[in-house]
Amino acid sequence: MKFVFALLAMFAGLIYWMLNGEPTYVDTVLAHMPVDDRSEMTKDVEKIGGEMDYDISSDGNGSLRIDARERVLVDLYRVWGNEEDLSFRQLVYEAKVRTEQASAPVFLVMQAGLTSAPHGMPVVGRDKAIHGTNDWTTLQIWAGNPAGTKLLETTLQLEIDGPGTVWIDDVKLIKRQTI
Ligand SMILES: [Ca+2]
Repeated sequence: MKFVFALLAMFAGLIYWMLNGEPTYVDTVLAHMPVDDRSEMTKDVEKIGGEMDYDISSDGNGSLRIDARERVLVDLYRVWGNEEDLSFRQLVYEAKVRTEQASAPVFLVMQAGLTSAPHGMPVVGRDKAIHGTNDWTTLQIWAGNPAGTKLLETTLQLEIDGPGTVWIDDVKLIKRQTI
């Protein structure tokens, strides 16, 4: 029965999209890291020389600045998903990113811990990458989930593919329902 409702919801979403030209979302924020200090970040951030920048941020309360000298993939946050039910929902990782003279693509990556992939399913946002010099830009990556999927520990990462300066702020893990 749930499956029938899900099919109906998807069909209604499609009709809505056709009439309105763009999909609408209902978002539930599962975790919000404002990046105002380093308290919740992994030790990886320290290892690659990431530092808080209180002069440049998207929210006025500080951001994380990384001066990359080579390609880095840094673990920013590990989030326990509390076995949240993701049936027919997207898992979205969103962050605001700013770059200065990034010589190579900069993008979000997550190791989505799901009951279907307990050791992490890689979701790589290479197609949403930015490079060069950019003011604050919202980057998002997402994965859809079949019925019965529950959220386990998920690692939110940032990949910087070459030398350059990158700031990251306002990190969110979201459960998204498309209507
Ligand atoms: Ca901040």
